[in-house]
Amino acid sequence: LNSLRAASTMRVRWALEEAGLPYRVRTVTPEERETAAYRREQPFGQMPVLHDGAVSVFESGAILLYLGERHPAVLPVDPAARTQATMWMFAALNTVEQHVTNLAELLIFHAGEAWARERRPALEAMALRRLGEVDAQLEERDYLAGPFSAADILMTTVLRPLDRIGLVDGFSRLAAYKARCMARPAFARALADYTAQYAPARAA
Ligand SMILES: N[C@@H](CCC(=O)N[C@@H](CS)C(=O)NCC(=O)O)C(=O)O
Repeated sequence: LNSLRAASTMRVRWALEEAGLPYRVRTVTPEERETAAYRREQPFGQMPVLHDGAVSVFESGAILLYLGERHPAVLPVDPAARTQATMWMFAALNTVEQHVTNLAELLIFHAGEAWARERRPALEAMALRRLGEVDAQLEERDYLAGPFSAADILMTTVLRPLDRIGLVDGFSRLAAYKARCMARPAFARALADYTAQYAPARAA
């Protein structure tokens, strides 16, 4: 459940850690998400929102683009390389994420329901198809678009909700790629920070 809920906020922490930028995390209560003030920051009442001086950015993909335009550790400076990375950012968010999310939500929130048992094979087939297609792309490269970039942050966090069912493990290149991305010190720092933030709530 956490990997599903935390996917979007983890992306931003991870990118900030890759860029070596200091940041503060502010949590938003469910009540605050409904306020007019918060809806001006995030029209859907979701997290994350990035504040950088007078700039406020919502949607995790847009936040990574914003950071990437300023920090080469997040997106390459060369225009052609940046286009490649941007392409894969959209592929992760638009072409892969929906299928992962549909399947993960079914398994997490509707596991025991009769309709879910009927729906599962089709959703699983679609998710597997996408995983196979990304796996095939990784035959001759360590990362999706040249050096590690926001594209890999997005693809890795898109895949994480499947951890509990081990679906990615069936694809050796994809599994190795995901492990390679998650072995980065910046990911470890982001995860440690996230875990520390929520530890008091879990213990309570
Ligand atoms: N497309 C959005 C999705 C954001 C999202 O799902 N955020 C989660 C937390 S990581 C959330 O706010 N969930 C509660 C909700 O959707 O109401 C993004 O990438 O920023």
